[in-house]
Amino acid sequence: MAVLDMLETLAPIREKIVAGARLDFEDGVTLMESDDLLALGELADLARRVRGGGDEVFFVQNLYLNQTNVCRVKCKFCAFAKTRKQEDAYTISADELVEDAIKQHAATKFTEIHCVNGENPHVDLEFYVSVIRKLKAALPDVHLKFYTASEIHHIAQLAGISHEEVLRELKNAGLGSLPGGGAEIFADRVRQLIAPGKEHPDNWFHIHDLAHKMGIPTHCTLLYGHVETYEERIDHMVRLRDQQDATGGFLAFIPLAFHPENTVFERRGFKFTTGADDLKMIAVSRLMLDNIPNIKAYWIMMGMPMAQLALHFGANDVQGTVVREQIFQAAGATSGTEQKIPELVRFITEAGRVAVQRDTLYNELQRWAA
Ligand code: V47
Repeated sequence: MAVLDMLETLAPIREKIVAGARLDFEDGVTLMESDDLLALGELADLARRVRGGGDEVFFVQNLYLNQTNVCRVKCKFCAFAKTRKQEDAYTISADELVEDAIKQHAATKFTEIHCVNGENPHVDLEFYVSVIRKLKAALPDVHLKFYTASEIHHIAQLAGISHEEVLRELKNAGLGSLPGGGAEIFADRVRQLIAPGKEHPDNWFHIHDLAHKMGIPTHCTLLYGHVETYEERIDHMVRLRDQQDATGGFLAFIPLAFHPENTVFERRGFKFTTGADDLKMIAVSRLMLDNIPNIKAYWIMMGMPMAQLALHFGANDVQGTVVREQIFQAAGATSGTEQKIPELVRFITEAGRVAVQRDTLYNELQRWAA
C-alpha cells in the first residue's frame, strides 16, 4: 500500500482520537488491517496522552502460585492442564501453599499473589476458600488476585451455588481481585474451535459484572494468534468496552499471545506470534479500549525487549516481577519466570519513561527518577 493511502486510511481515526471521540467496530478492523506499525504506535501513544496518561510505567512486585494443574476442560490452546492420573499432575493443600508463600514473602516482600488454576473436579469449595482465608491471616497486607471467571464458574458448579455466593464467600475470606483469564475470544465460532468444553462467555461477563458491583476489581484479557480473525478480536474488545461502560471495574487489559508449544495446535503447525502482531495488538487495544485505564505489555509473553518497545505503542504497565510463572512456560515461553526490580526499572527508564512500583489497585509505592 502506498504511504499516502495509509495516511488517508488512518486520518479519520486520528481526527477522532484528537477530538476524544470513540472508535467504532469498523475503525478497529481498519487499524488491525493496517501494516503501518509506526503509525499505529504513534496513534496509540497519542490516544494514551490525550486521555490523560503521563510518563509513568507501572509494575507490581508479585508472586505467581498455582494450587492445581488438574483440569476437566480440554482447551486446545493449553499446555498447563493435566488429568489427575498424569505423572506431573499436582494439587497442593492450603497449608503447603501458605508455607511456601510465607517463605517467598520473607525473601522478596511481594505485595500481590496472582493465582490461576486448572478446573479440578476432585476438590470442593473449601479447597478454594481456605487457601484465601489462610493466606490473608498469614500475610494480611498482601493483595490476593485469585481465580479467573472460568474458575469461579467451576467452583459454583462444584458447590451447587450461584456465582454471587462464590464471590461473597471468597471476598469474605480475603479475595482482593480477579485475574482476567478465561476470556480467550468471546466469538462462538472461535470458542468452539479452541475451547469447546469451556463455559459460555455470558458466564464470564456475569461474573465480572457481579464482581464489579460487589466492589471486587478485575482484569481482562484476549488470547490472540490462533484461529481468530481481526473482526473477532475487535468484537471481543467492543464487548469488554461495553462492560466497562456499565460497571467500570476493569483495572487493566492484557493481550495474551498464543504460545503453541506442547499444545494440539503445535502438532497442526501453528507458530508463535510475531513482534509486529504483538505490537499491533497493544496499539489497537489502547485505541479501542478508551475506558480501560491500563494496558499491560506482559513481558513473560512477549519478552522484555518487546515489552519495552510496547511502551511506545500504548502500553503503560509491564505486569510485574512475576516469580514462578507456569502457564506460559509450559507452552514454550523463553522469557524466564522472574524479573528483578532493577532490571524492570532499567528497561522502563531506557525507554524514556518513569518507572513506578504500584500495588494491585494502582496506588503508587515507589518511583524512580527518569
Ligand atoms: O485463560 C493459557 C491463557 C489464561 C496459553 O489478569 C495461554 O493480569 C497463551 O488469567 N498461550 C490464564 N496464553 C492466565 C491469566 C492471566 C495471565 C496474565 C495476566 C493476567 C492478569 C491473567 O492464560 C487463559 C488463557 O487465555 N493461556 N494457555 C497458551 N498456550
